Amino acid sequence: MITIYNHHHALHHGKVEMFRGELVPCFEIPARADFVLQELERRQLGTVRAPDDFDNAAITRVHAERYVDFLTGAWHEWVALDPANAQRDAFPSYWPIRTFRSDVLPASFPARMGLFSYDAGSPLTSGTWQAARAGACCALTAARLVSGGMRSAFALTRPPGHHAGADFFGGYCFLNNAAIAAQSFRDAGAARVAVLDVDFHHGNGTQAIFYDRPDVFFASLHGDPHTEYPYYLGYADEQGAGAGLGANLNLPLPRGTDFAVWREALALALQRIRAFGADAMVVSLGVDTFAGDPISGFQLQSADFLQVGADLAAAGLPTVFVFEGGYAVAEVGTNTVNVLDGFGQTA
Ligand code: OKP
Ligand code: ZN
Repeated sequence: MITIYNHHHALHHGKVEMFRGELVPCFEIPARADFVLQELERRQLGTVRAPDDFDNAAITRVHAERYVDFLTGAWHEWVALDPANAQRDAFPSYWPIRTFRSDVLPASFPARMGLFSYDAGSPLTSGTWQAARAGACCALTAARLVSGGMRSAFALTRPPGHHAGADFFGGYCFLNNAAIAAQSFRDAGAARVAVLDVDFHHGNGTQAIFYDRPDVFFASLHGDPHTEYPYYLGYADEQGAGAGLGANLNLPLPRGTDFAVWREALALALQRIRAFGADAMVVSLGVDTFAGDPISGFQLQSADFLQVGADLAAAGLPTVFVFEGGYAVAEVGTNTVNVLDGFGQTA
């Protein structure tokens, strides 16, 4: 399978994230993508190339313009608050929760940072915008290749994307690469696109972006939000709204879920995607379902990921894989490449 690799991913390099009243070392680190690339090369799993460049118009098909403007200048504004900030990751401190206004764009940078985010676990760093933008270009390049007739492609990038909404960051995510790829399929003429999210965490951003749309089906297998991040979305009764009613499927699973149970949920999701009549599929490929993941709670073993890939291939759809989570750094290469290998496609 061809891999579109974000050579600029390490420009996003958070030092710390806020966790239960403490700043702790980031889980979402550059080594994650490096290990996946290393494993791809070790196993000779197809060519690796750089993305094409796309202008922001392809990004604003999914994201709000004022959000993209915010991200573009955010690091500069952070440092302008205090030159010492150059040495610190940027975090929000205020959020416009219920009863506050979100239509007004405050002049204050910290106020805008809160307007455009939903947690304090997602450090913004000097190169976050450059890395995220290049990542979106990887997703767009992969979608363009597959729209053009290639069976599949893998966008290998970080930071991940599936928690990012049309106008907010959070959950380590800034631009929603999977949503951008799905929209790109639509814009290239696919009538119906499915996004299948197999990351341990619910893809709240992707769901929100497509929630009222009948043309993009969103299906997600994830830890039950009653106990797992992102807590406030991802419940089974969320089935889409308006014209999009019926085009959203959440399959929350309890902490401790093993591969046999997880695989049944995958089969159900794929069955619904088939019934939807998707012309193409985007897979939000997180491997934090791995038993050894430090922040997640499922029990998949490394060998199971080969079967995941084979099950996805059996859907028979042109497929773009987009890298999301997976924090057991020593195994993230094996687990991710196992899915692609199991998918078993020759370029
Ligand atoms: C991103 B992706 C860990 C707290 C959890 C957010 C998790 C985001 C996961 N200290 N913080 O879906 O893999
Ligand atoms: Zn995750």
